[in-house]
Amino acid sequence: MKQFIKMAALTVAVCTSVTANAATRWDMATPYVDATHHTQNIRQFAEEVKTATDGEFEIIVHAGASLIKHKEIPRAVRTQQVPIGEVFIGILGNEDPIYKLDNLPFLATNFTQAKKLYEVSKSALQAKLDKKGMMLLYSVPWPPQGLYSKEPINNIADFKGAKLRAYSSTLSRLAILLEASPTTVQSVEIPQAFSTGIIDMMITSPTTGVSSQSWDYVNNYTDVQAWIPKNMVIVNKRAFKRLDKSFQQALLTAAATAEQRGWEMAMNETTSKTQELAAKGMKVVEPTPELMESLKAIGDDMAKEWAEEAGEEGKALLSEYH
Ligand code: PCA
Repeated sequence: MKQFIKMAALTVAVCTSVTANAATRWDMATPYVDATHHTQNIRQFAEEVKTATDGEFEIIVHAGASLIKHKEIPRAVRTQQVPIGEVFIGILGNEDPIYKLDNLPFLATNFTQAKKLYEVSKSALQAKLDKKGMMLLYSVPWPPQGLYSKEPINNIADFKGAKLRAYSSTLSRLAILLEASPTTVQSVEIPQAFSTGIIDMMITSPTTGVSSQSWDYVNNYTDVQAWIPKNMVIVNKRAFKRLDKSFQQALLTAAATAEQRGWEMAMNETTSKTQELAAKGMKVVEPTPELMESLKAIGDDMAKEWAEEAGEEGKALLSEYH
């Protein structure tokens, strides 16, 4: 019922924006809570759009999956249930292999590499979205992904039988190769999943480790820096085309600024949130060489699997990256 009322209110807002002369109000659905740089960045982006249009174009940010569940955001934007939204790229992995590239372990493990991978894959990403009637506005990374566990992880045998949280099909695949069992859990549900025993391990950023208060459930953070996944902010193409030209420009300008700011925020979070994990009592450790070697070997296998699945386009993309 609550959801229905929200959606009814939303429909009114969208209709108003079409009939009114200038003033436009867009609802934006995002998956992550305010305590993440992505959401903070989006709020600033919305503020800049508003300022640039003298308050005429307003984007109302509904964070933390409060308006639409994460998994449903891509479809909501495609069908114009909302004109704009944010999603984790990897969550679309089952739709097209291009979205899986973003979560491949040990392909891009520092921000320079992540930027390169983004540049190399951007036009393919844009083309896929375009086919579905959407546009890529900008994309921002998370800090590198590390390992949260109750017991120390010294080699891959320690993953055997673990109940590993998964947030994408690629991460589920990794869990299976590690002989762990993957369970899909959205970031807002991490605390509950740990406390009810659905998961006992996860691979995510220090950002999410802090926002989910991981120290309440696990003691060890192994800084494996396995990959640097990204979120993307997407817009419905028709909704964009209907915008006043000056609003379109304001949106694109604010998006370019947000992208740059977001990458810087992610880099800063890598240090500050890792420190916060330690300050909260987590044992922050470097991985053993043995663990890294085995994980990287699995990463290589997964890249090969991916290239097979993604075909010629995928192979060309990977070789351009390398
Ligand atoms: N946090 C998000 C996605 C990647 C990350 O670092 C999550 O854990 O769901």
